[in-house]
Amino acid sequence: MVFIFRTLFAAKELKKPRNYLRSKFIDSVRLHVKGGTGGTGLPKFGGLGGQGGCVYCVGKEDANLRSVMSKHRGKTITAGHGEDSRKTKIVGNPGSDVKLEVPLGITVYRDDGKVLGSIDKEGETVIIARGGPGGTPETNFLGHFGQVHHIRLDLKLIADIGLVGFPNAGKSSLLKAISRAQPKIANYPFTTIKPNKGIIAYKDLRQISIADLPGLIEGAHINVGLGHSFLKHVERTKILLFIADVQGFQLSHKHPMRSCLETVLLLNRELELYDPELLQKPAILAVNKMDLPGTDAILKSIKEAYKDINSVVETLPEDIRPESVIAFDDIIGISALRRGPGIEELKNLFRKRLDDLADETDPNIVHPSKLFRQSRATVRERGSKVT
Ligand SMILES: Nc1nc2c(ncn2[C@@H]2O[C@H](COP(=O)(O)OP(=O)(O)OP(=O)(O)O)[C@@H](O)[C@H]2O)c(=O)[nH]1
Ligand SMILES: [Mg+2]
Repeated sequence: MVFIFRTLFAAKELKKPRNYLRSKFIDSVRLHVKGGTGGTGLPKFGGLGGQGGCVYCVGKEDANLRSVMSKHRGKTITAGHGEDSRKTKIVGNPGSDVKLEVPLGITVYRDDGKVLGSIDKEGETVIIARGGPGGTPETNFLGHFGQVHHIRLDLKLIADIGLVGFPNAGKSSLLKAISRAQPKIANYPFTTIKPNKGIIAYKDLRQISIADLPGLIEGAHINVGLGHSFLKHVERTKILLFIADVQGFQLSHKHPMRSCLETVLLLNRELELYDPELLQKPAILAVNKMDLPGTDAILKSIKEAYKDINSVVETLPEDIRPESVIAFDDIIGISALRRGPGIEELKNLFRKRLDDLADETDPNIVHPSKLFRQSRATVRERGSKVT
């Protein structure tokens, strides 16, 4: 008897989907939506039918796409129909609206690819299916059908800082060191499989958001590793933070060993292949695991290399060479694990760079970093500015 129970229990355990399939993060959902039909008018008394209800999305900070999906999967979301005009109520009541609460950072696409709108702020709304108008003398007192659409809600995280790096570089460790987030950290590649967001809180109550992404590896553009589709989540971040393991990276003994500098250039290449526009964002390079012995020389050599990075890039084999090289605003050494002095420095850098960026977007201020970025193409030719 005990044996049978154990076997059944084991079978049940085996059936559990693996962790990544049970992950809570969903960044795209398809829905079928239908506006309410307008009510019928009453010709005898010139009565007007009620307008059909609309289906619309409203932004909510703590909403998530998983709950939208689990609530509406496989169903048509239909708004209420407009009331018919009656002898006792000449103008029919409008149909009830359906409100979908969605997270911030959503873009709503129609099936034909048309963008219906986007939601970036709490309370912002986008109508996704309008209700049909009620019957009037012009329409022969017949109500109209509401709009029917297949729509897609696409989420791109909105964060100030986006973390990019090879697996195991210490992205999640850094997120943990500077925010209250509790990401999973482990000594094997692809520990993080979905983006995480954390908030860095400063003493003066300022808050900066930071998004940790799964690791990228060379060949991500041809879907090696986890691919690079999740890079869409850095499209809307203001600053890119590259994290590189000072010891370099090797996926397995079958793969080539890449030095720290090579991993940075390979990341540069993957970002470029995903969207060259990403290279225009302000970027900081953090070389991690500086607590390990003999790493100062490596950091120094990387800073040296970035003084004339183009000549370094020319020596690389063509399959790992980026077309254009990111000019990092800063290159610093950190230890995410030990929370050493580099971490405080990095936190201050985030503030400084975000303030610079805010000034840059202000047309009344001529900021030195604005001039720097404007002349970025030339800076690249000459090599990077290293602090
Ligand atoms: N010595 C040392 N080890 C570190 C440091 N930061 C992270 N590690 C270790 O590196 C390993 C990987 O850390 P993670 O934070 O999971 O790395 P990740 O970049 O998030 O990795 P993926 O999620 O797989 O992309 C863990 O064993 C960490 O303990 C550091 O500053 N020094
Ligand atoms: Mg991670």
